[in-house]
Amino acid sequence: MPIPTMSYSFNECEPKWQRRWKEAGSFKAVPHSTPLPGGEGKGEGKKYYLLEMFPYPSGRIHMGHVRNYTIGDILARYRLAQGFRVLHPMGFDAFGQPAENAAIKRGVDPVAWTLDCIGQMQAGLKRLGFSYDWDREVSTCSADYYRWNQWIFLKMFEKGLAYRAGAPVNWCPSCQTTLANEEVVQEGCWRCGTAVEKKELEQWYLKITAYAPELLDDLSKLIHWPDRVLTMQRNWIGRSEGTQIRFMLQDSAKTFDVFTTRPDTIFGATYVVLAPEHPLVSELIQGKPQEKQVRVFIGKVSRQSKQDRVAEGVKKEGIFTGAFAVNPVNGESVPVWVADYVLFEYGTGAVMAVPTHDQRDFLFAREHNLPMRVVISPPDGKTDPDGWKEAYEGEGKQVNSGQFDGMPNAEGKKKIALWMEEKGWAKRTVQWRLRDWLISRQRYWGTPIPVIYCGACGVVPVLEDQLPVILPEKIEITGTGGSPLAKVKEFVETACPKCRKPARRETDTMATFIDSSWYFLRFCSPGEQKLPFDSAAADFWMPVDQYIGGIEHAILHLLYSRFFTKFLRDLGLLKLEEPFSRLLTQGMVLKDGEVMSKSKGNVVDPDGVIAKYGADALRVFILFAAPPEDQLEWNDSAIEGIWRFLNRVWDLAERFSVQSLKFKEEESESKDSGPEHETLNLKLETELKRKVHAAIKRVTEDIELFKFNTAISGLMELRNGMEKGLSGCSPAAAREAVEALIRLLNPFAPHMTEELWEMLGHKEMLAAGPWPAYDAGLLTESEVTIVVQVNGKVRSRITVPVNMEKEQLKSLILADPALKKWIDGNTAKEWVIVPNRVVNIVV
Ligand code: ANZ
Ligand code: ZN
Repeated sequence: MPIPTMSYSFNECEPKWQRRWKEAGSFKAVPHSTPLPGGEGKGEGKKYYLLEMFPYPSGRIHMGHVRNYTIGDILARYRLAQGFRVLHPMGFDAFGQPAENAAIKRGVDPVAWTLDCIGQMQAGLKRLGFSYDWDREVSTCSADYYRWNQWIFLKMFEKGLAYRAGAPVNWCPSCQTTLANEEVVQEGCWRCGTAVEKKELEQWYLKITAYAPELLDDLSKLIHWPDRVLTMQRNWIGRSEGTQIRFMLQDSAKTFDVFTTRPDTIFGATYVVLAPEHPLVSELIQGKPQEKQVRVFIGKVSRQSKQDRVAEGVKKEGIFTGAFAVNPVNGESVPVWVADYVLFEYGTGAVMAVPTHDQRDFLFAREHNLPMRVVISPPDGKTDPDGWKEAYEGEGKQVNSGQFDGMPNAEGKKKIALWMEEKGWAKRTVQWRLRDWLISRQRYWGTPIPVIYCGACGVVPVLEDQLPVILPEKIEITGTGGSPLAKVKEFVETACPKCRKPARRETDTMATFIDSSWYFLRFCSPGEQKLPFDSAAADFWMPVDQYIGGIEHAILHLLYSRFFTKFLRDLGLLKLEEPFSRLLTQGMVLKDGEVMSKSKGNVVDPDGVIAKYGADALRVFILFAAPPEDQLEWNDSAIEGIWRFLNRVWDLAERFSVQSLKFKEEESESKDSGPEHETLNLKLETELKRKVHAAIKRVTEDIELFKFNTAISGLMELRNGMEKGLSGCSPAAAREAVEALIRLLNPFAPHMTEELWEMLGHKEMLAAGPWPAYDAGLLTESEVTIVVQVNGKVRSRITVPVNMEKEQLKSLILADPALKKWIDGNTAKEWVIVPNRVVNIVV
């Protein structure tokens, strides 16, 4: 389809307004310390912190960014127009793997690469006219920023919340380097294909588990977060109440504990399973015929990812250790197995298996011919498991459970747990799924961990006044031979802060999720030199009133940000419990039904679209195509439609501005227009006013509810309605209508509307507001159509002014020719009148 001839030239108009906004400082956040008079419009100078998740600068911006940031921009501009004091910052999450990989693959300098990408992204964002306060831009790879990562780390270390422990990492023996999980491709190294091993390394952890109860409880305060995000967080934290039961080994004084949420099934535990990493396993198999095979099995499991081990539908593997344990409640001897589906990190790393009432155990038991016993009777009463196709996980009565038989299992759960506790076999406990946060990366492009290792003093934190520990530049990055920093002599060799003797620096860097765990605080006072942020500024701006980003960050990023917020509060820097009041997770952008991505080769480049239709059209399209939380399918012809809509708005406003000039001239020449003409105008005008005020109401409410797509349809309807109405109305009424349309459209298509606003003779920019208000009194329709029934049957419809007098209405009805046939000759015995809706005549 050919592009319609252009009425307005976005090529001139868009850069022009971007320049004007910049010159006027339209989007500069008013600093928290500036008192505002207040009392101006709805916002009255109240603060509004709008934040979109900042991007990783990997090159040019893509449609996902355009969507996320357009949604944010609508809300920021809308609140600004309403008189809020808006903080709408942008920055770059600039540390991370892509820069390092570019260095490894192509020898590019990560610093230069990153800065180049930031430049490109910035240009892209500016082309879209987003209302950022660019003076507050933050890049996490600058020492000004990451020194505070180091400072926060030191504070955590001081409080015992940063600690070192051994952890297995993916290790490529040929490249001599650790690999992230994503870099392990089919159990091999992504670069050379060598089989990846697990290697035990000393790593740094942050003790997020210390905050687990609060992180869980405070989810209930986040009433404006999407339910599914809350559920994901809740599951990730994973609080589980259960019972720890002690089993004795047969022929040994050793014991081990299992963790179960189903103590009611203990009489049905027919075998036990240890995680392959469980320390007891080695002892159990020592010298047994199974020893060799079990060790081979353990080696194999250690190369599997955790997700694979627990994934549903994947066959669970295991092996008998040759040992037996004793079920404390009935003295039964049960075989001890090891299996991949039991994780060492969870609970006690050991489970009692109840194949009749746990599906995983059921499949495993069938596979390995292990015994089963039903202890909760299913609804059909079949307590012989032979014919069972699956485990029965529902409720029922206890059977084969000694003195507890006949009891509903819900009661059995409590009674059996209590009884076992009294006997000293068990204790009730709470387990958490959440683990401490492993932050060490054997990587270059990140924040150096500020720690020094001294032969005499051990692990010594860098002194606060020695921060930042600067990440050295222009170093060789090969991707092989361990941590890149370990090879930089000038970096590694230092003096111990305590004894001044030669010592070595930590050469690992921090996981980049640290960077994004507090950037929203830095935006409150980006120039702060003494602390990560100025508490007064944070007290004023925080919490973020509206946070917008991808669902892919529903767990880790949000959880880490909540953790940091709580920690910084405990340090006394914040008075805040939760960082983000409201959260909106936008959907993916698709092309031909698939997620738009470089690897799929289905990317639509925003710059190309902007070159063809302008930024305003792209912005409106992206909001119109789908509600923000839904997936959005890219559609070439739909953007054409938006383009035409914008042009029609342009034409209408342009015609009006020419006409109104002409009218002014005529007005000064002759002043009379007949009384008939005036009544006609009045009716048209009332209708136009009603449409305008209804649109203001609708668009305002829709924006509040993030229903941007319907807000835009409302604007389309309004424009169509004006097409007919404008010419018959007074210039004042026409102007009110045209200006309302422009104002309402402004957050969506800011450049074009500013241009039109100027064309209509305004000196103030639209960006400065105010947001139009509606007059509720004008909203009701002036006429209604009333259904007329005779003896309960619909016989006619008449259109009359709203709230017409009853007597007047009756005489109008009696004069209706369509009703003659039904009421002629009869007298109306009774009138039933439902005002403005129905009239029933009984004859
Ligand atoms: C016996 C049993 C019988 C279980 C039954 C369930 C149903 P949540 O709710 O997630 O806490 N489990 C315990 N530790 C485990 C580990 N390290 N790896 C894998 N599975 C483990 O789940 C607790 C249940 O998960 C526990 O209750 C245990 O199986 C298993 F009819 O014990 B149950
Ligand atoms: Zn020392």
